[in-house]
Parts: sequence; structure tokens; C-alpha cells
Amino acid sequence: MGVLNLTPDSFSDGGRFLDPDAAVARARVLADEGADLLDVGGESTRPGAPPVPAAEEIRRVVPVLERLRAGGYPVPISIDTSKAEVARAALAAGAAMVNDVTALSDPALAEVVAEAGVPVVLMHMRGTPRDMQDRAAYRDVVREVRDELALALERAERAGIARARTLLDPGIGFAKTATQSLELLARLREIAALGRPVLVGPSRKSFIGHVTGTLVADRLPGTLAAVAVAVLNGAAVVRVHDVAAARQAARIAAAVREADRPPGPG
Ligand code: HH2
Repeated sequence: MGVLNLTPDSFSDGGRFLDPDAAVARARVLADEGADLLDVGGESTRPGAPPVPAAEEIRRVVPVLERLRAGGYPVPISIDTSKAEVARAALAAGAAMVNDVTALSDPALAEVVAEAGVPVVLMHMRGTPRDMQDRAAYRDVVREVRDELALALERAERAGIARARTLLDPGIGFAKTATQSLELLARLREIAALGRPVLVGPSRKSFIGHVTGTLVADRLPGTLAAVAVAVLNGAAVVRVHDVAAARQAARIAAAVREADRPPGPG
């Protein structure tokens, strides 16, 4: 899943694709690099980010979605939003999936997803981007994230969303310390055990800086290592800014995962 942030303030690419021409060009590059999905967002969720009004988020994403559709964009697009109004407008403009970093905590968004019959990513977070880093208190982060994602699955089903249309995401860096993010990558199989495909978004995030001492612009090698670990530990989708490089890392990890067959008898 390639990332396209149409925001002035995203932590790694804020302001680069605000101009619709630049955004469409970037979307094409991500497809050419081999993205299987494109995740388009109009609101930053970095720690401390201020909320963006729905009308502004719609103004950022809908014209780009319309242009991608008119140009026959070859890759399914997900809309990265937590707002029902934005999801509705984006789905009408050609998005085919919803990526919600609040795992449908707003019933109105759940209703939009159920009515549209589209897939949805349920991502784990506590609080909001404003206060989430004060809420990174867990006794066992993997067990608690797994249990809260199981509740999100139930919430989705109660809203009329088929389980088969859900993906789960542990929310790397969302109400997680660096150590907790690493623990989630190490024990990702416990999240996959919930029986739904797991999406992981490690790209350029601060846990990489915490371990390696690198700034955001220098975190590609760390991102690739995290992608490989995530895929080896069962991730079905990785959300990244650098698609070509991540694709190669993911394919090697998947090939290693495949090669790890138990020896036959004798
Ligand atoms: N991470 C970000 C945004 N959306 N969605 C899912 N499902 N999983 C993630 O890990 C995830 C996400 C944050 O990254 P980015 O979009 O690059 O930054 P910003 O939120 O500052 O726009």
C-alpha cells in the first residue's frame, strides 16, 4: 500500500503533494513502482496533530480522487480518514476502501462503510493523535492491542460490516512507545491469530529513529528492515512511502516465509 498524503503537515512528506498536479504525478509513480493499493489521506495523524475540519479534508482529497478516476488510475484507492462525511465523499469520487486509524469508533463512519460494502482497515489507537502518546500504558501491549482489535471486529460486525471485509492493524506508533512498537512487530503473529489479514505501517516512523538515531529523511533502510520483519511475522499488507524498495524487501521476506517448511518424514 503506497502512501499519498495531501496534507501540509504530515510528518515525513507534509506539503509535498498539496498541489493536485504533484499529487496525481506522485500517485502514478507509486503505481509504477508496483503498489497494489494507494492510501490517500487529507489529515495528518502524527503525534500532536490538530484535527482538520471535514470540509477541508474533502477539499484536499476529492479533486485528486476525481482526477485519478478520470485518468483510469490502475490501483484500488483507500481513503485514510476517520470522518463519515469524508469517507462518503471519497467513496463517491472513486475510493474503494476505508482506512480508519480509530477502528470505527464513530458509528456514523461504520454506517457509511456498511452501506458501501467496501473493505475497511481497523487500526488500533488509544485517544486521539493529540493525546495518544500519554496513553501508551499497557501491561502486555500485544495482548491488549489484540483484545481491543477483537472488540473493533465485533463493533464492525454489529454495524453490518462482514468480517471478510476487514483488515487489522496494530497501529505502529499510535499510543505506542518505540519499545511497544518493536514488541508488536516481534509478536505480530498473535494479532494475525484473530484470523483477518494484518496491515502494518512502519514507514519512516519514530521507533526507527529511536533505535538507529536517524532523522525521518534517513529512515528508508530501517523501514525496509521493519517491512521484512512484518511480512516474515505474518503481515499481509505493508503501508509505505517508498513502494519499489519496500516491495523488494517484502518479496524476500515472503519468499523466506514460504521456504520455512517443516522437513518431511525421513
Ligand atoms: N500510519 C499513519 C497514517 N495512517 N493507517 C494505518 N492503517 N496504519 C498506519 O500505521 C498509519 C495509517 C501515519 O503515517 P503518515 O501517513 O506518513 O503520516 P501523517 O499521519 O503525519 O500524515
